[in-house]
Formats: sequence, C-alpha cells, structure tokens
Amino acid sequence: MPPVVVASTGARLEVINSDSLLHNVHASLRTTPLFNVAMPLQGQHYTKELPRTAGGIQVRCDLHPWMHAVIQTFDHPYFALTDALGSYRIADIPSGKYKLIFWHQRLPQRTVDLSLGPGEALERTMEWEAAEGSSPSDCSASERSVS
Ligand SMILES: [Cu+2]
Repeated sequence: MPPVVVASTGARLEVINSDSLLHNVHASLRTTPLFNVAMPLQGQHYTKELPRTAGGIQVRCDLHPWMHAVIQTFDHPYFALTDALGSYRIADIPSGKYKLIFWHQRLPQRTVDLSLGPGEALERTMEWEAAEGSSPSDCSASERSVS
C-alpha cells in the first residue's frame, strides 16, 4: 500500500490484495466513514468511486495497524505527488495568484503565495528541518487559486 496517493475527486479507486492473507480496507474522509471491506483472497480486487468532496481520505487495515495510507483528493487539476527525488511538476496553470500548499503525512503543512504570469514557469522548493519529522519522500503538493 503506497503511503500517499493523489487523485481527482470522483476518481475510481482500485484496491488489490496481493497477499494470501486477510486484509480489510477501511476508509474515512474526516469523520465520515466511506467503506470497510474484507479482502480475504489473494488477487481480489475492490473498486470504489472516491467522494465528490475533496480532502484527505484515511485508509487503514484493522488487522495490521501498520498498514495505513492517505488518499488526497482534489476538485481541481493542479496537484502533484512528488517522485522518489522529491520533485514535482504542475503544468498548464492559468496565470494568476495562487497558494501552493506543501503537504506531508508526518510534517507540518506549508503554504507559499505565488503569482504566475502568462506562459511563466516558476520553481518552488520546500524543505523541512529534520527535527520537524522524518523523510519528506512521500509529500505531495497542490495549488489552489486565491479567492
Ligand atoms: Cu492487513
């Protein structure tokens, strides 16, 4: 189970049990339970449409407490999951003023205000102090327009 997944709201989630062990997939969005399904068979698939409401979906297996993931969903196309090197790219953003939000599972969220001109490319880097948490290898970034 990847620790962080990013998706559009309403996207189709597919979960596969690759183990010959019973797992369950227990998901909630904030305090709203979404689904809780047993996956007893190796190779078993479960598909579910993600909610239309954006947010961080907590996914866990009640049988194995260390199995946990977050699915961050967005109601706009301006988001990215960082790669193994911590790089990300968000393309085709219209010019305007934005808030760039850096999110990490175990680190404090950071927000950067930026202004993007027509055809302009910007580079923004975020670093956390080691004392603030652990490796930033599974962070995601999203951009939202300022209203
Ligand atoms: Cu499990």
